[in-house]
Amino acid sequence: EEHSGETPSEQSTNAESVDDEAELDSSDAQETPQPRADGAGEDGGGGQPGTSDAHEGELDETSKDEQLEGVRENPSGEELTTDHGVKVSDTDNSLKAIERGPTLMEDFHFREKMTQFDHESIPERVVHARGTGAHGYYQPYEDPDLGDEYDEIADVTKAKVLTNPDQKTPVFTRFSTVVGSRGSSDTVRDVRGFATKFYTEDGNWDLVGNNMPPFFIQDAMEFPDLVHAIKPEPDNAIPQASAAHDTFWDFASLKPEITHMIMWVLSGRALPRAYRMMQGFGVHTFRLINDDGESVFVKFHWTPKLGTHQLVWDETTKLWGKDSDFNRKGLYDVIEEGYDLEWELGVQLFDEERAEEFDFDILDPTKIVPETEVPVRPIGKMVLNETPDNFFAETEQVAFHPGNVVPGIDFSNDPLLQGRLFSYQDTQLNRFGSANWDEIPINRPLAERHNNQRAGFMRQEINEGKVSYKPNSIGDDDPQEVPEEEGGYEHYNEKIDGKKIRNRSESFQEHFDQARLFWNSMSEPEKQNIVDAAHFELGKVDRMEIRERMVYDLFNNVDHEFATRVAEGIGVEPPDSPGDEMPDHDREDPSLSMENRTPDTIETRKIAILLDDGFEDDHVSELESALEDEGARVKIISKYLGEKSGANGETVDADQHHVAAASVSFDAVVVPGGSESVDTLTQQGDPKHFVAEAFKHYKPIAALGEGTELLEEVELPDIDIASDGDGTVTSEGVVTSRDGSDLDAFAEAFVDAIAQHRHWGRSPAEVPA
Ligand code: HDE
Repeated sequence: EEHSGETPSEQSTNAESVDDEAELDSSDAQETPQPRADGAGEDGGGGQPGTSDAHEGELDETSKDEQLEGVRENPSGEELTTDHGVKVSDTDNSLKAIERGPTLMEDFHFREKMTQFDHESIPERVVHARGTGAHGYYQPYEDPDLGDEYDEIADVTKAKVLTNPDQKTPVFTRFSTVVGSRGSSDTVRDVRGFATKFYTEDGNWDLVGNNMPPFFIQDAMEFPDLVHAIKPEPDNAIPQASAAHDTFWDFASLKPEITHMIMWVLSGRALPRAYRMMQGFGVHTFRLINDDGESVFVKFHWTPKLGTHQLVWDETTKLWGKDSDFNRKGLYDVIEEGYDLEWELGVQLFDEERAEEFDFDILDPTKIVPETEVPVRPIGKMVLNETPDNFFAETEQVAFHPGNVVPGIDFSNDPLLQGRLFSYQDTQLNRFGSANWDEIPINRPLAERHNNQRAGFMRQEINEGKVSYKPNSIGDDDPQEVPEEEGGYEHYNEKIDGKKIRNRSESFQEHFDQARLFWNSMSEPEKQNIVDAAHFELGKVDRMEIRERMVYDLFNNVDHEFATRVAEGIGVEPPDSPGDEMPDHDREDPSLSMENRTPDTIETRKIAILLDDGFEDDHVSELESALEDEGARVKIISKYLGEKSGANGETVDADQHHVAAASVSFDAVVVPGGSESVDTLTQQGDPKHFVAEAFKHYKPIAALGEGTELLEEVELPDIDIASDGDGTVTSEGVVTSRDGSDLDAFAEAFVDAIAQHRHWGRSPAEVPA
């Protein structure tokens, strides 16, 4: 289990290597774990602890961890020193001229401590500022099924990271919101970033994607405008982390190409339940290249093993206050609790001829390749299983760049991708103030690096020798270029023939077909979510002409009924007939609906048990074990923290009390029996509110024995609650058993209800929570 198993004192640390003064000699200086020049030294080890390089074939899941081990610092059992290694006798009092006099300039410890503090902040990312990350690995499947057209993955790409099933390549993945600043809330309506750095033996590959497959715009030139429009308005910096204001919808209403993406952003996809329950997409069409230099187009898909799930809007707004790190903490907690989080990497493969047949342009990033056209073929899995040791060093300083590709993976001419190939390198210069950001430990490749790029702020590598140019005779002309056959990167030899031009291709001009496909593919509750979201977002827009343009020019060209439903909520006169550009099709793609992405698992779901003294002992112990056996996480919630006694003498500790716990932080709730416990609960507002709110958010609810009385008090509309002799009754995700005699059947029904995640058949409109 990598470094997590070690206690801090067991880790080899910076301090330890220079600890023993008696042994310090000039050669020890080498052993201080500087971020090092990978591959320096003929022995490949470079003589530095814990920083061994990867060599061909040797890379495994722990390689990055071992490399990072060389720069980890651990204070456990150590003495306080200055940055320059001088031991410090007092870090609380500055040096003063006399006891109550002014501070002296010569106090080097004060100056150093304060200077470092003054310079702690670096610019936040201009987009995707707020995020969280985790380490793990990627491993290709043995013989993935690529359908009839392609036999083996090696036929389509020579990228070893994608083809060698014996190789686990270390990865670091960062998830993010896009619009909000670093301190904003997690559960805002927004796209999520899903960026993965693969430390492959052939160099770093960054797959910098999102949790939605299309994008807002078609050309990188428009990106600054898009971001300016959606970010807080420039005069007053309001609102934070939200598209719901005039400038964004002004821009959107004038850019019909945005329509498809707007449908996704208004849907539950923009409110992910958890980063671990989110799909990821490379968005652009990329190329895969095989050993013969042949190319096939590819779209990358990440599919979470835990299903793709959403929150509901009311829940997200409550989470802003009650649990504003909900998504970041969720990822951290489950990994710390020992869960391995898994995503399958899938590819859609199609050649030039196939690409020509589509009625959209595969270079247009506002389009997807529907899975009804080209199925997604799983080719491997990613497992995230380690949290970072230090947020700043790893998650903040990780720097992605779509231009980081390895042999076997190449770009397409998607004009959005082409522009990104410039932007990411450039933005890192702004964040780090130096071209040496690639030397920061989290960004360093495991593959060896040798070139004549030199110097700059904060250079870490000590490049040996006289030569920093090519050609040279003094150094045997090293480092040597590598022919393509031996692994040198060669760009795809695409034939280009035509005129330089600044325009938008004719093939990029259709904007509504796939927006309609998305709408058609939603279930009715998902459609209602989209309409409600439009009511909120456009309801926050002051200018009527913007709301009208959204309805008449965009939504009415997607679907007339949709436009009408939106118009009704925002004071816009509903359009009397469909828009002129509304596509005439009823096509659906089932893979677009999250309701079809609900695997039968409750792993990592968080379940609340509400109880107080006098609870029915069996109910609690049986439920706990039944839920935990299925991989769920169970928390006991009561009015106060501390020990609670069951009716038959067993005791449990409350994990959370009502002042801190909120139903919005849980996936499901259950009320066990025990007359004394339930009497106490029914006299309090919090447990009733908990249940009512869970109901309002379509969450599974269960009650056993007297616990059913609490549900009756809450008055859940149109729900059947079990009476004596009924056994277990399930009604729209509400599972009850009055006699509580068949605990197994009850637990099974509850587990099934949790697996479904949300129960959209309810009508919770009148529930006051
Ligand atoms: Fe980004 N994007 N982006 N983007 N993007 C950045 O790079 C940019 C786009 C994405 O966790 C920035 O290091 C342009 C699409 C993610 O560190 C910046 C365009 C997709 C992350 C930048 C796009 C993304 C970024 C800001 C249009 C999905 C966070 C900080 C041409 C495929 C990575 C940084 C992380 C970050 C530019 C569009 C995903 C400014 C110019 C499309 C996940 O370089």
